[in-house]
Amino acid sequence: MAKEKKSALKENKGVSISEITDPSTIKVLKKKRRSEINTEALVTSILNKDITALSRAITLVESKNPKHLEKANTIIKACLPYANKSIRIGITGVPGVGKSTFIETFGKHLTSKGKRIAVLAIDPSSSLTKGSILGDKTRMDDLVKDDNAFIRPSASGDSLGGVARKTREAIILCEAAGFDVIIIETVGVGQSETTVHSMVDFFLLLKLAGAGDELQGIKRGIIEMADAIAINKADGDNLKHAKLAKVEFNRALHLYPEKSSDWQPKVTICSALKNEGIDAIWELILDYIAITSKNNHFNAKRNEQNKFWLIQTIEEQLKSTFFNRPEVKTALENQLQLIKDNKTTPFAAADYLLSLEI
Ligand SMILES: Nc1nc2c(ncn2[C@@H]2O[C@H](COP(=O)(O)OP(=O)(O)O)[C@@H](O)[C@H]2O)c(=O)[nH]1
Ligand SMILES: [Mg+2]
Repeated sequence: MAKEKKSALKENKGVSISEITDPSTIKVLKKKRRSEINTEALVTSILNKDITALSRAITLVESKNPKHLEKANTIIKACLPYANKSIRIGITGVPGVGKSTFIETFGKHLTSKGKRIAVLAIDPSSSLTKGSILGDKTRMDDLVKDDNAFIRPSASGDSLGGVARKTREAIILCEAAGFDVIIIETVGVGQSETTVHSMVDFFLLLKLAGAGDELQGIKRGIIEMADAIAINKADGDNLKHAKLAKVEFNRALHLYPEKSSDWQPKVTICSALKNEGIDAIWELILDYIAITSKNNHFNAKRNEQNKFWLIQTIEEQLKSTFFNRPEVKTALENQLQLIKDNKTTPFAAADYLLSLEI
């Protein structure tokens, strides 16, 4: 390479002089620009069924950053008038029962009928398992690729209450983005079934046929919550067991008092793997919607659910505000000691603590 001659006439390459040259300041500015989210544009995109926008909005809902939450609230408010138009289905069952396989087959069935479906998950343990959906997304291979399906792993690392709130808000966003069917999956850790039940229109319990003691090992209350029980893996040698299990579950269901919805919970058998009995489950859900829409139970249930979440949220916030007050923390310790020393009772101590002025 020819050496450049030093000359007084040589002109150096120009540098544009910007007012801010400090690299760290530039970094901050760039970051800020990136995080400036135009909520109005995002809402418009969501209403135009833009999946990327939907994902971004859900990320905002899940964020712990107060600024993001503020934006999330604005977006949700704007989306609310367009929400409420889907069928919300909760799906639960023990690990290995075939939830992911079922959602894949069921989801494909729905998209083949021109429906758009969104799949969300509630899994309070997801920080460990990386989310029930994400963990076995491979089982939803086809659905993941389907343009009419949207799959979102559960929000992680939070309390069940926190996850529930985020999921409720994600439902609203998905509905605004025009999804007709929203599936909420849960593995049923702790109270998560009750949580899912309180945010869906239809609750489906997936079961396996066992050795005749079908009702053993089922959590109390689960059967009561179910609008349908589907005995999965009803294929091959398992088919006859599944049919027997169906009889037994039917008998058990009749022991429960009739529901206010006029809906008698149904028991059905299916094979998620072989795609058998899946269409029947969809028909059954449509029946349910028809009946409960007619007798207005559908709307009444949603109103009940809204009331439940309102009260629940207030309770949680009051509780955390109370317990996080420094003077309460100190007084609580003192009262605990007094209880230990037999100088007061838990009830008297509670009265005292609750009467503390800020
Ligand atoms: N034979 C049979 N196997 C199934 C069926 N559904 C799921 N499986 C298998 O059961 C295993 C667990 O399924 P998966 O969908 O991951 O269950 P999940 O843990 O409830 O999500 C996998 O090996 C599936 O291939 C079915 O209908 N019939
Ligand atoms: Mg799974």
